[in-house]
Amino acid sequence: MNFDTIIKGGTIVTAADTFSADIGIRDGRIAALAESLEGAREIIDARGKLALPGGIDSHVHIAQPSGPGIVMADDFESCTRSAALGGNTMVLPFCLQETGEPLRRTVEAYAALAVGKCHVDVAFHLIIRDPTEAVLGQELPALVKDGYTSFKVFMTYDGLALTDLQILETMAVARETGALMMIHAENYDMIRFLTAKLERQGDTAPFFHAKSRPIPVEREATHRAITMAELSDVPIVVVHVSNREAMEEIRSAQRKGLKIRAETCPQYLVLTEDDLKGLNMEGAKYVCSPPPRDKASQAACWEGLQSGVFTLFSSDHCPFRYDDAQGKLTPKGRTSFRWVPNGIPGVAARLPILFSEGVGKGRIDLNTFVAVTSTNHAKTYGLYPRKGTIAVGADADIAIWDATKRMTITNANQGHGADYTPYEGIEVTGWPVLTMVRGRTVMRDGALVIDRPIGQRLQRALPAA
Ligand code: DUC
Ligand code: ZN
Ligand code: ZN
Repeated sequence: MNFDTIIKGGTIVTAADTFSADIGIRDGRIAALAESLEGAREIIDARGKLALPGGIDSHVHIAQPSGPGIVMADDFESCTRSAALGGNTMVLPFCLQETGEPLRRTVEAYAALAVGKCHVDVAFHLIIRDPTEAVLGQELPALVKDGYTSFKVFMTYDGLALTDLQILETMAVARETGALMMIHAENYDMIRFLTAKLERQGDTAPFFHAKSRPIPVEREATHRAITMAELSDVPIVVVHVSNREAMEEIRSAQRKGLKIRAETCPQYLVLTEDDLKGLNMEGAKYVCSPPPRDKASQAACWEGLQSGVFTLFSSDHCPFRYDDAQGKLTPKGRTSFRWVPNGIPGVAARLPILFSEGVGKGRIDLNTFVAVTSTNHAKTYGLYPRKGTIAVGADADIAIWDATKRMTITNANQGHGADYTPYEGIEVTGWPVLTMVRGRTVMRDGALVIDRPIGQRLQRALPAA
């Protein structure tokens, strides 16, 4: 036998090319691409289907502490199951540092939660919450050397927001080590001011979450983050960009030659703030930050993807159960939107939504789809060319898609731990029918087909930027 598996007759799509070929897989890696291959224990018939690099979702949250009495809906098993159902072969979750906690202890805690639980491969980013001298001077540089080569900082949230000085000090470590910084760009004081005002007026329903952080809140912080990156001479990733004004800040920085990368997410393409208006507490299902905006903002996010301002399309999967006192219906959430857990599930919905709304409706081509959902994630975060492409030598991380399959997104086909999806009822054309991780088929026709989780935890090289 030449190969363990041959995927026969599919149309292969990479970020650069579209071509017909057989894929020969040996020892978990792609060993050959040729017009016709023979000799394998297993043949997968992909005639009439697309063979794409497995999706890499570089922005998911798993099992993160989210405040007193609140529990995230996914552990590593359920999030990575959902990821596999949605055509992903890798996710990048966060290790959230607790205040006062040595970073090494943070990563060990998350690694322990992940071990033996993952259906797709996993690599961690860090979230720096407490940038003490020891963290910045020793702990963070040591972890970067060990393959934790990206970290996120927040400009908002009680107990999470860094001051501008702390951000600059953290950027200096990124400059020194070559690690890549991801920034949550919203102006903390503007949100605090508006939240207090809305609460005084009695405007406490979930809808007012959107009103507490309008577009200028994001635009100003985006501008400030970019300016600090310029001063520090470091590349950054502005995560979860939701609107034109922030997008234009990024575009103008990129035109100046600054290495500003940016990400958008499905909620900014297909949801609007009107979704937060649901009766009773239904709007809580859509509470995330930045909030979904309006149709014009959706158009701007499409433009960002089409023009290359946004090179990353991630889910920002951050799931909480809805009908649960430890989730969206926490009793305190009825007193004010400020207590509603912030985040929505989306790791399984990300690819079908972009495929259908983007490729299917002619907004982006297939190669761009692959770039923004897989290849660019691998390149940005130090995983390329092992991950993110279909090439000889790369891991056999492959999703086979039926581009004509019509499906309705519904909670039952998401496979996550939440009891709802904010994308319920969205009709899509194009669906992943098989997910293969390092040569092992983990999902077929919407079900996991493996007796135990085979995902591995990977360390990463320094990002290309
Ligand atoms: N930021 C995220 O990236 N995810 C969930 C909540 C948030 O504010
Ligand atoms: Zn964020
Ligand atoms: Zn996030």
